[in-house]
Amino acid sequence: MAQSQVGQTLDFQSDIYRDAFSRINGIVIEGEQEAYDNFIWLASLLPNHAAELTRLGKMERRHSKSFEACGRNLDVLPDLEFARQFFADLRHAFLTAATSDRIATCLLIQGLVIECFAIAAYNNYIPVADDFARKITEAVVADEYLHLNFGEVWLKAHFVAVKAELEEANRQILPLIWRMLNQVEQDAGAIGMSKQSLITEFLGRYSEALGEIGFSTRDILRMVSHGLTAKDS
Ligand code: PL3
Ligand code: FE2
Ligand code: FE2
Repeated sequence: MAQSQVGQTLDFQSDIYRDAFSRINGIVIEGEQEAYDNFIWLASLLPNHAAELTRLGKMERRHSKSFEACGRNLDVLPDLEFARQFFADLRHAFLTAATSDRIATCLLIQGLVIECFAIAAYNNYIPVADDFARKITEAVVADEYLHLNFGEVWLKAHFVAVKAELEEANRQILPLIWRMLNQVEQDAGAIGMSKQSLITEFLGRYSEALGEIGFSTRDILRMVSHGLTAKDS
């Protein structure tokens, strides 16, 4: 038993917890696996950084294995079919960009948006996780900051050339993230996380990343709320 962010008592053995966890656990296992695929794609698009990107990709594969262990520890089977559906639009957007050499779009999707989403999710999960999953998630989130940093550094170095492409990619991708958050809201609530604090942390991290690569405060304010409606926040 543990106390959640939203005030309820969490029973890791209850049917409600385990049912929600099967989808959340599926999402993180599949999300980490797709992050691995994305880094391998990026390694082929950026041959000068191939060794580094492959190294980051392998970290994602380890994250996926670590989250599998979290499911096993609670004797929960991850719902991977649900998870593939959950990521389908984002995956499609990444693959379309990768096959048309839109490197900045790929980096925005994997290097900024997905990493900020993961950091927000994991930091919100840590205080409400079971002891086993907490230790694992703490180690995982430390790696995600490195992944976010790779995207920031490359995009900052190419900012003038990629600014317009990033604005376009942002317009395309953020609505998908709000839809995904809405879709996970109930299950996240059942394991003790609040959607509002997920959104707040995601927006903070993503705004900071956009500022780091060169966008002005004005640009950022316009970009980060794209597609976010009153019912979402
Ligand atoms: C990047 O390294 C991996 C991307 C994984 C994406 C995870 C997004 C998770 C959103 C679901 C919120 C619940 C989180 C619970 C954490 C175990
Ligand atoms: Fe990861
Ligand atoms: Fe990552």
